[in-house]
Amino acid sequence: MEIIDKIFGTYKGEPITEYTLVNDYGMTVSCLNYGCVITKIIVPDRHGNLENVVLGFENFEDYPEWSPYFGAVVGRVAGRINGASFELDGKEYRLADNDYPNHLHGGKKGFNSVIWQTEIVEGENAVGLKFFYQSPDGEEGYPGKLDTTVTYMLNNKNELEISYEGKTDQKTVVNLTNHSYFNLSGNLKRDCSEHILQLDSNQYLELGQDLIPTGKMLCTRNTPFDFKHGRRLGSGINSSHPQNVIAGNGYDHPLVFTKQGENTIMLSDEESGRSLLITTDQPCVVLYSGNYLAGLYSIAGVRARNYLGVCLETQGFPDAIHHPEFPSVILNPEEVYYSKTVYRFFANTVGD
Ligand code: G6D
Repeated sequence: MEIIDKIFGTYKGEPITEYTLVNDYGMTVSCLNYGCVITKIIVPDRHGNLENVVLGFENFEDYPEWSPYFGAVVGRVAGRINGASFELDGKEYRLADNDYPNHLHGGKKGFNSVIWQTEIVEGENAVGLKFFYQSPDGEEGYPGKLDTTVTYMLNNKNELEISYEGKTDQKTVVNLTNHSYFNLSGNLKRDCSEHILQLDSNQYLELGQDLIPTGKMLCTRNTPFDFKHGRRLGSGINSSHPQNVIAGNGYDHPLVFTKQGENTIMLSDEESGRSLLITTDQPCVVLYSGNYLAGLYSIAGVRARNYLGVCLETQGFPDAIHHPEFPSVILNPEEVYYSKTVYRFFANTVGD
């Protein structure tokens, strides 16, 4: 196992380094000290062909200019916050309205676009990186000085483990995730409409026209949102279900896991034989099917088009600060925010 680093660009006068984690079986994970962005994940297909399975740019300059959060850690609060404001203990906090009139993914200067202090971590059976960022009190309108540590660890089971830890000096809100767009076909050969998704969720959050949760939980059973027994993503992309239409002809929805505690998500691509098994401690996963990717020109040399990648953003409920019935995203000074999600890649070898 090893870690290779190279200068990938500069941002506001600071060097941007791309670190590549390499395990003993050919899997590599490349990431930046900018936004903790994952730029590439290379894994084998059923024939052993090593190919990239996430969306990312080849040049750093494209990230600040164009990236729809490719591979990035998103925070302080992932998702939308209605009206770009919230109240804590009777005091109102106004946030950046970067998705006017609402707040999205931590604001104009969210965690996806800051430079993180980075240190290499070398374990016995894993290599990784620790990223650290101190968000000052009032950054993007959020209260409290928030110290956040994100750890990426690659092991020899072809697992990428992502863990998050947050500490604050005054009451605030935190909901972190990773916004990688997966495409298991390999080097973006095909889009994700034929990918099969399987997870145990009986309910999902209804979205309004502005993609803000209405607070209503809808039943997944026998709808394009029912992934209990596996479903092609094209089912929601080509659906006339009002919620698929509202999302821009696809998915952009928080799927609520049926059971509390640890849950799993399986994404598979039959043609390549690749699968991604996600294990998370989070209560929901925002399924976003890349409905607006056509707005870009090209991605890693491939003509951009909708559905070229699918996001599985394991996290707390979006806009939870306005819905006391949702799991809380409030962090108090005496508490530690902790979250962990593991991505395990594997392929059915020839003849399976
Ligand atoms: C759109 O609504 C979607 C978000 O869910 C996604 O995270 C973003 O594009 C990249 O705003």
